[in-house]
Amino acid sequence: MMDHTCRIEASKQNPVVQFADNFNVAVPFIDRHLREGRGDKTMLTTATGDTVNYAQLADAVNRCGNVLLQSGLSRGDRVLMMIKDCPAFLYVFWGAIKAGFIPVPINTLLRAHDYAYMIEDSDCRGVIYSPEFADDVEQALTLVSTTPDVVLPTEGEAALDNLINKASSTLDPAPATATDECFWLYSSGSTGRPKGAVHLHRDMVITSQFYGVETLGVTEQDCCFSAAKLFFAYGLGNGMTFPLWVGGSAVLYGGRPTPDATFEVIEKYRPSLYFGVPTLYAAQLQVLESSHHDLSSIRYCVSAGEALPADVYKRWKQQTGLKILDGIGSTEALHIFISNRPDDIKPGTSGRMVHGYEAKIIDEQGAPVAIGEGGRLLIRGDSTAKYYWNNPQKTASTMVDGWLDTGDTYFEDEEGYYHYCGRNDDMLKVGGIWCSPFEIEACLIEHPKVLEAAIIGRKDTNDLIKPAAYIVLNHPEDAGEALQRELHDHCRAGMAHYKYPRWFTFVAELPKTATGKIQRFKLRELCS
Ligand code: 3UK
Repeated sequence: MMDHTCRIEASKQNPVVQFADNFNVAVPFIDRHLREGRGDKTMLTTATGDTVNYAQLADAVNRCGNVLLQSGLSRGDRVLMMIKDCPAFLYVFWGAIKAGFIPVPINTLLRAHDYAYMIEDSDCRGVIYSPEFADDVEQALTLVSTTPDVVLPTEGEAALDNLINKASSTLDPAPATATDECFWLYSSGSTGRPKGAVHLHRDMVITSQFYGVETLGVTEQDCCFSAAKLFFAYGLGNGMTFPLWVGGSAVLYGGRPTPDATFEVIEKYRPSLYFGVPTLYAAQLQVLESSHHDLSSIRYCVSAGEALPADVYKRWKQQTGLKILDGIGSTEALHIFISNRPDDIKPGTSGRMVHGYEAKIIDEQGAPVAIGEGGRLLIRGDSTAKYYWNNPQKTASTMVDGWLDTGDTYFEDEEGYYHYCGRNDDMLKVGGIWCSPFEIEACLIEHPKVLEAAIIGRKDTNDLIKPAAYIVLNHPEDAGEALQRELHDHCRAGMAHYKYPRWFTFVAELPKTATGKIQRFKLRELCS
């Protein structure tokens, strides 16, 4: 095989991708399109109407790679990206990969102390950020012990865009193999410390081919719009790697994906595939009750991040005529590994296995459970992260003999559909995004009137999980609506905006183990 190419073996039973010995994944995703005659085709459209074609994309990727090379970074150095959904995200991500560096897209909803943790943990040498996040990034840089060598805003004075304009537009791909380290994504853990999942050059090929092409049916004619941002593994596939893999196009929206904003983007840019999370579909349904929106460009909608309630699926179908394909994926697996398909949907389930992945559901002893019985879901496939950076214990407990422990309880029914039953830990998914109960509790405890706090998930009227707080006060007589509002504001100010508790209950004490650990499962039992 020629350098940097790969071949998909047609066998449906046991699909495999063969990679050339020398394989830098930037070549098939970016450069290949010029050889295949797509130079003039629009790849990106932004919500302000700017477009980038494949030739411009390849040019900017090379220039950005050269900017990083010239700043003295060495092979394998990490470059943290706090970048909104915009063309610069692609330039930095692919420029870094092509030049031999490791891009690390970061959740831009996080705050300074989260960024500081990731800058230190990753030992990164570069930080590139959108001006919108300057305050938190700059504050983070004051909290870290060593400042990265390259700190650049994407726009503005002495910014990346100017350096890109001045850099050379030719760049040879750095030598790499399909199983070399390529990029990282941080995943939140129940202790609140995010873990860097290390992904390889082959991983995006596997997800694009097995989920994107073979499960979802993405084609060169498709225009993808992901309300979930590119910094999530989910958004990264939806809005970038899948369209790039097939030579299609994407619409990027850099703002907050509210129901109104996403409808506006859909009506204006007419995407053919739309990717959301259950909380957003539920909020969009509410808007559709009182206003009409033209969704006629869309072929299918996709949902992931948390379970899509069957009721939301049905109401969306009724209201819009469109199917939502629910699938479960993870940062560690990179994208969806169990999914419903356009012609094969069982509402309320995550669907069936995606080709290229295997699953096993095991009991407490590690033995496989019978069909219909719940257990711990483990999966295996060629897109799973190799290990967690700096965290051998977590790696050893999560990644065993090539199997990835998802942390989820599932059962498989007789027809091969997988049913989600909940998490094995206390972690919550809120609007598809991880929330650690510990972090919210820590924030509440900072409030002078709070003695102790416990957070559990509670279903809202759409059957979607949101944080609920149980609070022991220093002075029980302070309890009341005024204090609830005060605690609400305190949480909104101190953490990423989606993490605040939606309900506050004042209690005399919290259920605890003999060693003083909060028993969240007991609270969950009390509330169910
Ligand atoms: C939960 C779901 C039920 C589940 C993701 C698509 O969500 C993604 O990655 P994360 O690392 O979280 C993974 C965890 O989220 N989950 C995700 N999807 C579903 N639970 N039904 C679903 N459809 O607990 C899983 O372990 O944030 C989703 C593609 C790429 C992703 N990274």
